[in-house]
Amino acid sequence: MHGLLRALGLPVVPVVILVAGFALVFYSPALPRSLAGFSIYSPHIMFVLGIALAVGYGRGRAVFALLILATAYASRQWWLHEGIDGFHARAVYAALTIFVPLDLALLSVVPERGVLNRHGALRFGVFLAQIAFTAWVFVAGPTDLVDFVYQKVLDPSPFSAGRLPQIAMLAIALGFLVAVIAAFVSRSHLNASFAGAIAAFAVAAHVPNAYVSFASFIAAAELMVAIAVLQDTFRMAFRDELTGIPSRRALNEQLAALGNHYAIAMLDVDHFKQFNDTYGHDLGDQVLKMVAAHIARVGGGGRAFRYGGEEFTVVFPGKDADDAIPYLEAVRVSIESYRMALRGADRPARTRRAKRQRGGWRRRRGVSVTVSIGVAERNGRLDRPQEVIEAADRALYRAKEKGRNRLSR
Ligand code: GH3
Ligand code: MG
Ligand code: MG
Repeated sequence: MHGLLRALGLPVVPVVILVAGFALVFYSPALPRSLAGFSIYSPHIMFVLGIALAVGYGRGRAVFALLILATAYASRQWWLHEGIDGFHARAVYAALTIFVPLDLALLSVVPERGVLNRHGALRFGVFLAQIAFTAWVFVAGPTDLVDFVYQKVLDPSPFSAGRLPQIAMLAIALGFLVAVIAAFVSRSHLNASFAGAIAAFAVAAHVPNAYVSFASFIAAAELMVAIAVLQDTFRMAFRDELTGIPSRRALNEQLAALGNHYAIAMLDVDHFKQFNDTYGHDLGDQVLKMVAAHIARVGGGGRAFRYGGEEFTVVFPGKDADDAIPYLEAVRVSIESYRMALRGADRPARTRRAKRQRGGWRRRRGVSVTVSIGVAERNGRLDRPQEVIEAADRALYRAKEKGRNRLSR
């Protein structure tokens, strides 16, 4: 549920900015004179803002996206301000409308690797190669190549109207789709902003002659990227990298915000050191992700956090321990009965130790783990969240003593 909500949150900022862009450009009266400069300078302002954030937080992919959008804007200013009828303008327009969406889509699928290193140099090389190719077309004037790009393959009206080359329409549609998928797969706001930037660029490209509209939609695309840098950074600070659930930092804020009626549970994976020794650290990580996903689905208004290592915390605001126990039991049972498939390289050698463990967490077809749970609630004796956590930890210790895979309070 939380995962779904988080996924639905991805497109919010790009959509709001796009809608605001339409409202500003097409429906509002002209800006007051004192603000007239804003529409002209907005791409520059958003570019500087975005670059400052992207460089400040070391987001190389955002730096490149902003560079591409700024190049598109500059190219329009230099070569398209008088329309797209001459050979040179046609060549630049085709190059922009094909390269920009494909580049943004490409950025959405490559990993973050910074700028000032050989990966950044390679990426910058790809960018320069596109400029060099366009410059060559510009100078050498291969009319047939440009005509080829503009030829119309499909003729129903939406594809024959307008000035976008059909190859560019394809690049925009494909690029948008790739970036959207990348955003949902990686849960990355930056990728969602790339999809939004492709959409905004498509609107701008549709009106290359309309200066204010073009500038506004390029600025909108840059603003999406800038905000996404902040959103992803916030997410990194408050979410655990491995499991994707809220981190210790988020727990501390939650604890500070609690009233005086709540329960807290501590969960710890049983014999996890042995599990790592037998199956390796990588499969151990897979198991932690699985366990975290089960804990995050806890009902009863419980909020799950990774406390650290193989320990998790669930906070139940406004609940007694008695209220929380059935939900925690459900989590324990769901983890106990989950079988994780062993695939390919993950499959361990048939070591003596693995054999010895048969019937433990190693069952037929796949592996499984169990968790022990300690729960405590706030009361007269346990007044502060830290004390309740310590009591839950002592209860957890008792659950381990009694044989593990159980809940204690
Ligand atoms: P117990 O049933 O008493 O909890 O035994 P245990 O082995 O789980 O307890 P212990 O706290 O000694 O071991 C915790 C182990 O968890 C140590 C470490 O190898 C493993 N661990 C902690 N964090 C990670 C992680 O991020 N990934 C992996 N793969 N293992 C981790
Ligand atoms: Mg532990
Ligand atoms: Mg443990």
